[in-house]
Amino acid sequence: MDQVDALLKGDRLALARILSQIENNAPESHRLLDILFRHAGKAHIIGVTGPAGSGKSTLVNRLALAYRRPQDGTSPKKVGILAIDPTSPFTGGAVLGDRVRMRDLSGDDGVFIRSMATRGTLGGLALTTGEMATALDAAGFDVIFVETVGVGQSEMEIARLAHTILLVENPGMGDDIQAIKAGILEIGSIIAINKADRPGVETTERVLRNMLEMNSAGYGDDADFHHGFKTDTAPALAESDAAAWQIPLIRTVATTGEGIPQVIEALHGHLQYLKTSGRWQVTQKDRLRRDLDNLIREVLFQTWLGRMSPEEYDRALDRLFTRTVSPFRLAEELIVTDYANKTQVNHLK
Ligand SMILES: Nc1nc2c(ncn2[C@@H]2O[C@H](COP(=O)(O)OP(=O)(O)OP(=O)(O)O)[C@@H](O)[C@H]2O)c(=O)[nH]1
Ligand SMILES: [Mg+2]
Repeated sequence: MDQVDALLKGDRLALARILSQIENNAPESHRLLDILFRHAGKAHIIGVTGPAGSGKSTLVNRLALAYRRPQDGTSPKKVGILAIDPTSPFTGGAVLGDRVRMRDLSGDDGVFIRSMATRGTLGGLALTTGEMATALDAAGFDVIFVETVGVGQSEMEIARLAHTILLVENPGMGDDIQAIKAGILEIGSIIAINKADRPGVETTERVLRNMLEMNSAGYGDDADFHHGFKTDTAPALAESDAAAWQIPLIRTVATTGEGIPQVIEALHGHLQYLKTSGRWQVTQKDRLRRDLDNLIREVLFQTWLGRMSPEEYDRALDRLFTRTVSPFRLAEELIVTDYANKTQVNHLK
């Protein structure tokens, strides 16, 4: 498999081709991933999410530059960037202008940037993104940024791919903050208040800090039970993260680079925390289990569906429309009917 060999040796063209095959769900992409998968699992995957226009791309560019030119004497990291459905795409400088000096990144072999359009199902997008991250990972990229807009279900799905989640907020969001908290504050590992050069940054910072303290106080009560009793409602990851990891709140001005060293430090700190606490293994295993569950579900469903004709499925659906049968009863009936042999398999009743 020459393509994969080339990718593993760092050939950018091979990587670009393979990423396209994955994105287009080409028939050979599964065979490619069979091999790539075995070479992946090393990269630090960082999800970057927040409202449209909050400065995620500008921030990611800055962070990528910082990873390329470490100030602490360590060797430069190879950085992959996957941007999902960006309204301001990474185009190598044209969009972001001279301020961010994207051309420093675009001529750099240690950086690979890929924008993807949202299409297909949300679950499909998350799967594709995960597979693309696997390809970058196998190609030796040490850090992979995954940029997604907003706080919806698709972002939550994609966020689950990441080891570390950087939430990007802006000053002056006032009442919206309640909404942010409800949806997403819990999933963040690090919060950047970007556009800190804008008015209202103090208020936003205070509100966010209060919320984080309230959250950790809430989880603190649980900690008194030595994790003997977990609340069913708290997401497992957020709960244990909150117990041992203090979410840093960092003011940034992505356009000038202010606060970038602090974000880099926080990213290093979180990686360190994941590795020393064992969370790295736990999240990795959770993610692989979810992938496997989803694949099995999909394969089982498709296999089952393949046994009956679309007309038969429609007829069954009609019985739902006419309320002749409940969905639960119908599902049970359909599952136990062996359509290939048109017989009712009677082991369920
Ligand atoms: N004043 C100020 N402007 C900023 C800052 N960071 C980014 N911007 C500007 O905000 C605009 C949006 O920045 P992007 O980096 O494209 O934001 P984004 O979150 O990636 O946007 P989408 O991907 O479209 O959701 C650009 O015009 C940036 O120059 C900042 O810290 N301060
Ligand atoms: Mg963007």
